[in-house]
Amino acid sequence: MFSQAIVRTPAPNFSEGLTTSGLGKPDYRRALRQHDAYCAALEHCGLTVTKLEPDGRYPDSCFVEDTAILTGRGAVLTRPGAASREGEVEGMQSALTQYFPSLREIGPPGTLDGGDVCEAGEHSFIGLSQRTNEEGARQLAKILAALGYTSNVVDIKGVDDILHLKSAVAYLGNNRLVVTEAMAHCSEFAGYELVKVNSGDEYAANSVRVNEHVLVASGFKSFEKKLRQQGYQTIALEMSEFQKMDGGLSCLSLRF
Ligand code: CIR
Repeated sequence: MFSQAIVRTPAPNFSEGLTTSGLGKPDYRRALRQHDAYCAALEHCGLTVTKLEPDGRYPDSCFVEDTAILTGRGAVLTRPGAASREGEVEGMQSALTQYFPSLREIGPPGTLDGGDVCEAGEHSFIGLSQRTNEEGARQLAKILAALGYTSNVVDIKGVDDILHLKSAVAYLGNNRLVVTEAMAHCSEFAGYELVKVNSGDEYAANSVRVNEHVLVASGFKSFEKKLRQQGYQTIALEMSEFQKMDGGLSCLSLRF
């Protein structure tokens, strides 16, 4: 069960962040409204939400998930793979120290984005991507092993149109993974029950299990229906402005 979440309100220059989506410029006011609704949903799931101040030095800084890996036995500060995002970690460090007195960290030449780490109970999948390199993955695996967790690497560099592993994979609990078609055949996921998102609905894969609920992006009715049929209570959230910046539901918070 999660009891806390940390988010960072988007800064006014949010639209100057990194993106490959080609979906146009996000509307700042609408992004703030969507962010507020996201925070309210986390509260509805029982979480206390800490909202960090907007940080205009880093237009991508609302995507807090990329700056840290939080586990039940310790936290790890990442070293984001995009140079423009490296400085975001420092702000997260000060927010996390009260909850995690000893923070481990990924060091150079390793790079790792939190979006590439999919925790599935005692096991984590670590995506190798344009942002997370082998050294970053190796360092994280070592830290996780010292904390008593297993992990393995999933290479997504050849998978089209996904920024991070969690753009295409989510863990629902109970040995169940949400996956896109492109990821469904990964040998690493054998032994898990796979909930597939339809082709064309890939953005829906980045769903987030939060206690008794699953947060899903709005507009993917058949995926939401599938989850409900499996017994999940879903909360659909508008994400259009974050999608324009290659962001999804998971990346807007750190949950613990
Ligand atoms: C970036 O390219 O880094 C941001 N515009 C989006 C980061 C999204 N993060 C995530 O999916 N974990």
